[in-house]
Amino acid sequence: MKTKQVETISPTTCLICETNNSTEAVLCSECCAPMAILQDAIIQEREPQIVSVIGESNVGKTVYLGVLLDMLSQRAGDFEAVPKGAYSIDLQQAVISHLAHRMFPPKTPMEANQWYWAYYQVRRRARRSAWVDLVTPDMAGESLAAEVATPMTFRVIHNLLNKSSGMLLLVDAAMSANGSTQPDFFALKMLSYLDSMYAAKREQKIHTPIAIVLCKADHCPECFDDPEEFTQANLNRLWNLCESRFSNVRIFASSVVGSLGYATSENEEYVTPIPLHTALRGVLEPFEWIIDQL
Ligand SMILES: Nc1nc2c(ncn2[C@@H]2O[C@H](COP(=O)(O)OP(=O)(O)OP(=O)(O)O)[C@@H](O)[C@H]2O)c(=O)[nH]1
Ligand SMILES: [Mg+2]
Ligand SMILES: [Zn+2]
Repeated sequence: MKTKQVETISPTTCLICETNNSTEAVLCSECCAPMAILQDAIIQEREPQIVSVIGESNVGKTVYLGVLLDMLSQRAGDFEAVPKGAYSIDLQQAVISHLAHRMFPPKTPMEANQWYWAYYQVRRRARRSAWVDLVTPDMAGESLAAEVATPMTFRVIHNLLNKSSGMLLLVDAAMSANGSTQPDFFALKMLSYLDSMYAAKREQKIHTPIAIVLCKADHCPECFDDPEEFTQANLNRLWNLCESRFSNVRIFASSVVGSLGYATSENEEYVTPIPLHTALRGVLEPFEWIIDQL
């Protein structure tokens, strides 16, 4: 376990980007991370591990992360999770209350100062394992895409990914199953971005654990039977890059909804999906695997 003492860090130095902030700052002036994370980390005397949820816009990051945090705080899978600071509960609350009203949460804004951040202490109860301090921001897919297209334009994303101890890469399995190459290309770009960011030497593979999560698998249940076979067949470019450059990758299938309805209104042209009931499948497993790798 890579835990490091943080006593040496000043209470105004941002944990994510190391910028010095004024003592009154609520958000870091450079990367918009809540300064409360830093105060909470200092109290714990451990440097938190950042786990990032990445993927294209509309892939389901906000829904996945909100549901996952909620499962953790309900002690799913023998996890014990303690939110550090009320700000950590906002994302989970927003997602759960939307789903309870049969709505999906809104799209995450591109501006980093409007993202939700969560800081949880997590451990397995039965094993009495050590606490892991987890920090996860809910990033916007469009900001990720902008950073991947032109590296260093979204410094906050660069810093976050650079400091992440583990990542969950969400991929839209439903789109791939329908024959779209878009999810494969986006995931390929994302991983090649990580590859050039991490790789010191070309021959060395990247060891950071990356869980590939095939989302919306309710549309293509064959994902659950064999997520690797699905990836090899439908996301072949991604599969090949993983094999060549990443040494610690696992593929999972996941779905949040049991059944969907579709609604339109008189004055709107588009169709809105309505989550009729939630049925969580494969949400905890990728996270469990990441925790075991840290
Ligand atoms: N069928 C199905 N649809 C889902 C599921 N999860 C999310 N969706 C759909 O995906 C849409 C986008 O989900 P979000 O979580 O907002 O996506 P996001 O990745 O956060 O997108 P950005 O905030 O733009 O980056 C939702 O509005 C739903 O329509 C799922 O498990 N099954
Ligand atoms: Mg979002
Ligand atoms: Zn910062």
